[in-house]
Formats: sequence, structure tokens, C-alpha cells
Amino acid sequence: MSLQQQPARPSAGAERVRRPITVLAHPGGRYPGVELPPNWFQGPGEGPTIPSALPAPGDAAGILNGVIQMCTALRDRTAASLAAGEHPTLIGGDHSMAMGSIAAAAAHHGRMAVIWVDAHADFNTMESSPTGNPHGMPLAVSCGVGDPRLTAMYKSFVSPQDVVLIAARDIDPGERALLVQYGIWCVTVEQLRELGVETLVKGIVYRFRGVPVHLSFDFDAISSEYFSATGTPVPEGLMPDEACELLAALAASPLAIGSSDWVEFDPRHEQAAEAAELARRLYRSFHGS
Ligand SMILES: [Mn+2]
Repeated sequence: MSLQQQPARPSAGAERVRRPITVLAHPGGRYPGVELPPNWFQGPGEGPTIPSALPAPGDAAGILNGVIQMCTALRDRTAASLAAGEHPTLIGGDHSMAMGSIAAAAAHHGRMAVIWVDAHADFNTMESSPTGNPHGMPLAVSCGVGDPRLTAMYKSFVSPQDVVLIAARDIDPGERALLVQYGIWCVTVEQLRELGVETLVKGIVYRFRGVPVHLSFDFDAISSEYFSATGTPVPEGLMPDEACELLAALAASPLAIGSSDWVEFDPRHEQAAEAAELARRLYRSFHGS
């Protein structure tokens, strides 16, 4: 019997609130002066544009401060949305913004699981990171691992046992050691294909049923041949159809996914129009219209 044929439980995904807000963010000066197309996605609701901090390139302290300022504002805006019974939907922009959304969602729910779909693990610390870029750290910070100035934004952390990382394939050596140390469940693109989306989602449901879930979707999870308008494109990723199937299956599952990020679309890229079209398709696969 397929997942879709199972009777829904009271906390089923189908019953979750579908009133997304939109937060447009460019933390860390990643895309200075560039606004995301306001309606690149087609979803109800419109949230505030959080003004970006624009430190000079190479100004590591300025970038860190900008990220903290941005994520604190996003955290408070996301918390207000959750308190109002909405499904906060954060559109970006730099993946460091997930530090803000997850800080709010984890504080709101207490125990919360995270589904992190990304070419990168984003599990670096200042010590393990070859670049020091905060956008490579949000998953670690969400688990309470990392610079105290970043973890200080959190009231409640995600347990490493409540994380699934899907499609990661560009992982730094020190980061790989941290993933092993913290026992993060990693599903490669190959494993997804071997298992099939339906079986993978059943496994995620088995692990996280009854636990509120945050979805963080980085567009670079898609193979770079199909989605190049992103900061750090990586080949050998998900095919667009596979990603749409995964998102639709997650949305139709009994998982209680109550908030989500859609990040790392670069509107300056020459392939931005094509990528925005795919981004809309991915978003609709999860959110419906
Ligand atoms: Mn990412």
C-alpha cells in the first residue's frame, strides 16, 4: 500500500496550515543591491523584505555581524508567523537565513525535526570551514554546534538525531568528520535512487511521525546542469523531476512540516529566468498552487 493510500492521522500534513508568508532576504551581502523577483514563486501571502547588511567583501567580522542581525530579524518575524498559526515560508538568498527560521521554529515547537535538502551539508564550524562563510554553517548551528555568537540566537536546538540531510555531495573534510561525530542521517542522491522517493519518505515518516518538521530546501540540491543560478552549483545532483517528486511526497505525507526555506537562488545569474521557472515548479510541488 502506498503512502498516499494510508488513512491520514489527525496531525497529517494535509491538515497543516497553508498560509505561507514570504520573507525576502540577502544576508551577508551575498547579492548586494539585487532584489529577488517579487513573484518568482506563486504562493499566497507576502511578507516583509528584510534589509540586507552590506559589509565589504572579505570583511569576515562584518559579514558575521550582518548575518546575526539578519537572522535575528528573521527569527523574530518567523516566530510571529508561527504564533499566528501560519506556515512561514522563507525565500532567499543565502542559506545562512535558515539560522533565523530554525531558531524560531525550534523555540516554538520544542522538539523539532529538520529535513535539509542541499548539495552541501552546511555543517561547518569556524574551525572546520575552509572559507569561514556563515552560509556553510546553519545546520550545525541549528544543532547547537558552532560559534557562540551564532548559537546565542537559539533558545532550543535541534537534536542531531532529528535531522535528515538529502542530496549532499560537496562536503569539506572537517565537515564530514562532524557529520560522523554527530551521527547525522545522510541520504545521497544514489541512495535516493536506489530506495525510490516513496520508500525514502516512508523512512522519514517512520522516524519523524508526530514531530513538527522544518524543511530547508537549497536549490543547489538540483544538479548544476538544470539549476546553475545559484552561488555554489554542484553537478551530479537531483534531477528536476526527482526533486519535484520528493517535495510532492513530503507534502502528501503524514509529516507535520510547519515551516520551510527556499534558498540560494541567485537572481543576477544569466540563467536566472530559467532557474526561477524551475524554482516555481519545485515550490508548487510542495505548496500546491
Ligand atoms: Mn545550503
